Amino acid sequence: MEQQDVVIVGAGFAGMYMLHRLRGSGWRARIIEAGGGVGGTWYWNRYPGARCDVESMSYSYSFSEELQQEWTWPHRYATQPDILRYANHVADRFDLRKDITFDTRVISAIFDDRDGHWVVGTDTKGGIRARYVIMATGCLSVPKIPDLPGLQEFRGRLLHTANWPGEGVDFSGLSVGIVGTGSSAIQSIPIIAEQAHHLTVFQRTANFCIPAWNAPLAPEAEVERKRNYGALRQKSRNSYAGDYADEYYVSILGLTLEEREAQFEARWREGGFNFQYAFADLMESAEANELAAEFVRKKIRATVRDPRVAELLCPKGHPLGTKRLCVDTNYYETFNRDNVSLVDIKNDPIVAMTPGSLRTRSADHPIDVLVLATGFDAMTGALTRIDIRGRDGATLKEQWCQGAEAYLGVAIAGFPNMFVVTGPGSPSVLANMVLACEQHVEWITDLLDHARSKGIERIEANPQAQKEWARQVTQSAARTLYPKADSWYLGANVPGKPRVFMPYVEGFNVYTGICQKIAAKGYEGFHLTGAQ
Ligand code: N01
Repeated sequence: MEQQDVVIVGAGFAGMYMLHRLRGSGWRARIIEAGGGVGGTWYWNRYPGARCDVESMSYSYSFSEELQQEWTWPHRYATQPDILRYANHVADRFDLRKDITFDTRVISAIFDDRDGHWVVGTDTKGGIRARYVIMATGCLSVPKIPDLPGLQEFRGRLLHTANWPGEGVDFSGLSVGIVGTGSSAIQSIPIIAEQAHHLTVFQRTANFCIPAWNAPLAPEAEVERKRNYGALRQKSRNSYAGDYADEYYVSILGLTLEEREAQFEARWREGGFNFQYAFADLMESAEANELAAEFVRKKIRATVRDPRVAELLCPKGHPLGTKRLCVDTNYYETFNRDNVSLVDIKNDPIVAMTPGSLRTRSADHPIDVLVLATGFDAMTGALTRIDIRGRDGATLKEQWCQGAEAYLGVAIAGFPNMFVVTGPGSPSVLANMVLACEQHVEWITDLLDHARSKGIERIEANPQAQKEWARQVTQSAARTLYPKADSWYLGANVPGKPRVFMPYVEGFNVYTGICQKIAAKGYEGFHLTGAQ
């Protein structure tokens, strides 16, 4: 059986850097990757319009000064093909491919309690033994297929945004239906609408969108940022969201009406996520949040010509930001096109799929192609679908059946020598994911190096420390408005999934500080033991 020091599952941004970092520390490591190439989420999510919604000069690796200086991002927010090109460049530049097994899915990971090793099983080759397993499986990597009545009857083309054909899809002359209005739909709808004969959007919950104002990156801006890259990265690491955008923390309720409108307008003009992160009370006060929400609704009403459609697009029933904010380009404008219609499936639910249509209670909508933009089994799905068995043979799926708990979002009691990059209980999806991955990768590598230097062979989260961390994660979220929406942050989008708020909301900076303190105290909250 192949033997490694470390098996890494997944060759996305987390897995690639994990491999590079471990190699640098003298560990023998191999990545097992289900896809045919590197890039993780950016390998699979090739739907039209896919691009990042954190600025690319920020949403990119910071670990190599040479890399960040030599790479040029053409736009403020890079497209999926550009991000995938970047991931491939990184793989080549750091010679990662020779230690990556592609087109191979990890199906099991079984801990051998006798000698403290893992045996990792795959669908194409024999097992691999390793002392450590690192799950770099991504927070949003298991697409959710909704249980639409009669879906198997549909004879047209069925697509999911998160599993898009590499060769693309030509929608010319076709009637297209799209289910879902989250970030993936919001990015793809304007592009599909330009091509399709007709596009019908089936909306269950309207979402808040802030404009991206995407544009080519001005060469002077790039030069300036590159000159200050070190300082910008430092600023990002010390920030709530892991980004270098200014965080103003103005209190909405402390402003006069005129000041408030001016602030909202300024953030709207700036575009992107800072509309949410710029205000101190936006995620804490329902009253403050409603003022911001109404500002966005006014923008929607001013953009969409048909007042009935505009009203349907106005989000109601959940505070702004409690479902992940969407960052759009021409989303609302698209509903002014003659070839686009909006169907409110909350009040007019889908009752059947037929061979050539999607039928709601009140009408039959002929479609040739159905696009599911229905999201993911987030943060835990990629882990629970692997048969992971820890000490005493307990499965992770069983352990998490009442809700996912992981110490610092990194390690799980009962599963020694296994680590998760950006797992439940870490800031991950509320922060700049690339920097969040880097922070975990570096922290895990330091922990492994520490163990090796002390003759430690088993690292396991202490159950009490894990419970206490989970309590803090839940308590922090409960102080905010976040739990007020049926969001994927809570697992609410997957029928039967326990409702536990998974991301850590206190901020990337606060979290990083806690991790540093824990390491400085000799990895408090972990059992570290030598050879048994
Ligand atoms: O998925 P979502 P996504 N019947 O879960 C609807 C990241 N991302 O792929 O809200 C009818 O947000 C569902 O309706 P409802 C980002 O973190 C980033 O768009 O449950 N509708 C919702 O409208 C994002 O948050 C980028 O009522 C059903 C939609 O489908 C995350 O990925 C780009 C349904 C799902 O929205 C997920 O985004 C894209 C059903 N049975 C994604 N089931 C960037 O820009 C679900 N829906 C970086």
